[in-house]
Amino acid sequence: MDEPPYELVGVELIRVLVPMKGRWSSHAGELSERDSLLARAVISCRGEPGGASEAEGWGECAALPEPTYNGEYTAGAIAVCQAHLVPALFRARPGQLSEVQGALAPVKGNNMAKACLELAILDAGLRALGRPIAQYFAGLTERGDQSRSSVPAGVSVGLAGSVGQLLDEVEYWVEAGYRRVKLKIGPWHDVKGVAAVRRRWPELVLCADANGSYSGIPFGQAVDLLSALDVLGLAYLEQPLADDDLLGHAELARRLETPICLDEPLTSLRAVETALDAGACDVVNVKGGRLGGYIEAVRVHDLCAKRGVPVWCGGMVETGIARAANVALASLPNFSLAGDLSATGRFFEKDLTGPLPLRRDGTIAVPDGPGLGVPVDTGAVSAFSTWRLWCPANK
Ligand code: OSB
Ligand code: MG
Repeated sequence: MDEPPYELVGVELIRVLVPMKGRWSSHAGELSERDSLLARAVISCRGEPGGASEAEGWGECAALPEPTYNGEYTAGAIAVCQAHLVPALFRARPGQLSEVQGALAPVKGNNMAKACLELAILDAGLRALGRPIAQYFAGLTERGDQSRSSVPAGVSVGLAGSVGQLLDEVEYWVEAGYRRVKLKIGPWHDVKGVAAVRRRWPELVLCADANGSYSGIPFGQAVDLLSALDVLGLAYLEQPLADDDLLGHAELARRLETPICLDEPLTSLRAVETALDAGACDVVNVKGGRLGGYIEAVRVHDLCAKRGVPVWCGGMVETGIARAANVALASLPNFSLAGDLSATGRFFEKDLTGPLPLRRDGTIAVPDGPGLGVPVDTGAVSAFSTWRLWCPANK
């Protein structure tokens, strides 16, 4: 895409503590408030007749407050942005949106922190250009895909205290219009709940996410427990074993009918390719944060499209900022399975953006305004902020 060059004026790092409607727990950690890092990028656009104009854009870091999903965590993401990633950006001075990743590449790992900065700059650049981010993603695809105007919504239900509570919660979401439900599972919160949900809603698109928790028991026992899930017609079983156990997942994929989906270990295009070559997954969970950026996520979409592998868009209990980016990403055509894309009201009473509501038909409209396409509520950001730091590019 032809874009006029831009110049980075500065980046503000903002830590927020957003109250949640309730506690949400999984084998990837427990949350009752969302302690997150946001980035606000300010750019000035050159190359336009009439001179420079400034624009700002927003990014959100998917890292959880504690390193229980992967090694990243909010305080660590702040430290690496402040000491390494933001200085790397200022040194490299990327003039094009697509160059941000390269500027951050010398820093290893810290994918969620990188994705947060990339998203802030993408949003700023696209707001300046008046282009929706969904259209930008579609323009990056190898086939020149069109983005869809709406995406099917899905909800991720945390570990419940009892089967009765689980049924009540699923009923609430099904009544609200969700057509796809993901249940968090683990060897100690096993089949009973999933079976009860399936019995009650035979037609529901149902899946289960173990966040690696079956790695805590012997492999044979994991196979036995998971075989009981295998008759429930799940759309896929997500991350039953440890992050680094590709061979174990490949073995499970051979033994089970249910498609295996990976999440945690898919940290780059190459990692996805390796997992597919190893036969370790049939379905791919795409998360811009975990992959180090949304541009990498588009590449993963393309790779999977070429290989006939269905993908879906994961979530990290994010506010409307990352949620808007996720909805835009999921508007690409190979996102053929409903993702963890729930309405803005799902986790938070008061969100940081304008609403992304669930529609009657179980879909969410893809924002079509410039950049993320939803207004960021700067009053809410200020009200929930616990720390902020402005980092100017020209000191
Ligand atoms: O494994 O997909 C996961 C949330 C936090 C950490 C890990 C995961 C999740 C979810 C997504 O399940 C919840 C959502 O944002 O809808
Ligand atoms: Mg997962």
